[in-house]
Amino acid sequence: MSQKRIAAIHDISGFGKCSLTVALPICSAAGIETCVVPTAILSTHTGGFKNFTFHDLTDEIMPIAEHWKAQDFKFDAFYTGYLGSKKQIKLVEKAIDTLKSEDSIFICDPAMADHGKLYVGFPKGFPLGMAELCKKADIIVPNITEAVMMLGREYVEGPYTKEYIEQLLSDLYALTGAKIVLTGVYFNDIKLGAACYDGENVSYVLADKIDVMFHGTGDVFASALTSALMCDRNLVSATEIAVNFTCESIKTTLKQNPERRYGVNFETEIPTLIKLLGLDDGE
Ligand code: PXL
Repeated sequence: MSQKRIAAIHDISGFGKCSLTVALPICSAAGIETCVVPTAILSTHTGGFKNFTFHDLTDEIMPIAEHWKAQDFKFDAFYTGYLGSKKQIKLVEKAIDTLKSEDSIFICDPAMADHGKLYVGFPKGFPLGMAELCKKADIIVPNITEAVMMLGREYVEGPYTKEYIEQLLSDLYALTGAKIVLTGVYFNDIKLGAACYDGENVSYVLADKIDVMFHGTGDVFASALTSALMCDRNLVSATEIAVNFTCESIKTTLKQNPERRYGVNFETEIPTLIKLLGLDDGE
């Protein structure tokens, strides 16, 4: 089997593990050639640090895509995350249109909000722009805040009911036509995880609920999911791998006097990911 190749399209935040500093090591460790389109360079992510730098690279997106197209580079998947502006969303859509072939898939993590709030710097109408990008995707990976914002609804705190989650999944599917892996799903204070919907069946994958919120866990999750999909796992199996890997990374971080803004210690858990993917015994 030849090596899979993906294009990861996110910002690069120099400190505070998220976006490309998470996607690149995780997908590479899973044996996937991970090409990158950096959409901006920041000194830190925007979640809790003051005075961070932000160098926008929007104008690089199409020249990179056109150069790649001219070289006839082929990709098995496109994986997008945090995007800095509505203009950037439109250009990323255009870049993917330029590069996508019939058998490549597009995984969109509409990383823009959490716990009922948009990330710093995004205008109110941003989720509608992100919803447009999600309409182009094959698989979307929103958390509950992002899901409700794209539907123009109010955020409500959990615990949730199955009826609530399944209505959200079906409304989001009607809006985007994409398969959904919804994160941050919980029905009680013991278990938390994700719900998958492929347009027909809903599956839940839950692990131990840990009451500390670390930055960048959504990116760890979506990167592990993308890796597992590229290792030919189906949506539910890929979600199981992503839930377990994220949960183990959080548990490891918790043992180490963690600073929430710095992100999680997923590096120590890379061997766990390799095992979960069945790559440890030469398969
Ligand atoms: O995916 C989270 C993320 C990525 N990139 C930047 C961010 C955030 C969350 O705040 O600020 C720049």
